[in-house]
Amino acid sequence: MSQQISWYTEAHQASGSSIGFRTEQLLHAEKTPFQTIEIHQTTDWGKLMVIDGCVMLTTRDNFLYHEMMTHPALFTHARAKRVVIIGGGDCGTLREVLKHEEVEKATQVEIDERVTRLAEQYFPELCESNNDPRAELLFIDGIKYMAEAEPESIDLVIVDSTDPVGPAEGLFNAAFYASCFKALRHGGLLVQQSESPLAHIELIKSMRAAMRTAGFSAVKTLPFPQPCYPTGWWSCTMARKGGDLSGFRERGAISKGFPTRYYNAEIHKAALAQPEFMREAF
Ligand code: AG3
Repeated sequence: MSQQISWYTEAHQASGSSIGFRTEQLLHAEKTPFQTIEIHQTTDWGKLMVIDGCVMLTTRDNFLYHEMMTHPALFTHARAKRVVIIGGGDCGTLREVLKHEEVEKATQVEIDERVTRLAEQYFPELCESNNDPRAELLFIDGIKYMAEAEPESIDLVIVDSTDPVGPAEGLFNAAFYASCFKALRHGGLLVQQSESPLAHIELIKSMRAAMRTAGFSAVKTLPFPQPCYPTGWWSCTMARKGGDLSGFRERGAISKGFPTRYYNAEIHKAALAQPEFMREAF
């Protein structure tokens, strides 16, 4: 395929801005039954995966997102034994979850098997835990999976999805959150990627309201940097079934016993601090 310097740019209508990467080769492009997936070789950010024109991840900065989608929740829960990831086909979230030895089983429910197969080929470092005996990889509809899950059987549900359009649209409403609520044990947590606080505050507000409607007793939105996504600043929103979200297992986070590149106890505390405009919005 073509080998010439060009720029891959995601223009973001909602914020009137764009993010671009200098690329040297289109390594792969395909249309699956669900979406269009491209893999580019960039000059400075490693490999870049794009789905339906939206940047999903780069080799260089995906650790920020994957660590913040997992460790704050896992260090909030007393002992998450059973974890379900909805989406997350690149397997980066699964890898972080399995760093926790208290996790006995982690199921990744990705609708599009091609995302995972391409991640295995182009992002093998994210897939290094796929053969862990605690890992289960399913390629089915996550909405249906959660609707049919056994009640009170899961400790943590992580929704690692694309934007709320196309296949992921049904993952951002009260009906889906109600399925998650039912499937969670008491004290269980739901974490969902919740777009940019700078560009999508109305969406975040509606997600938070829908989580409360579904029965969750506490909701928190944690912002973190993510250079490859629109505005460069992203968030996850965490909801708890019973109990609150004011503290976390700080001692556990300090002596976590596995490597991270962004997450630590201080970062966790910082992410719980709410900027003024977010406080006002929520
Ligand atoms: N996370 C994708 C978040 C959405 C990005 N949006 C955008 N670029 N418009 C899923 C991939 C990481 N596991």
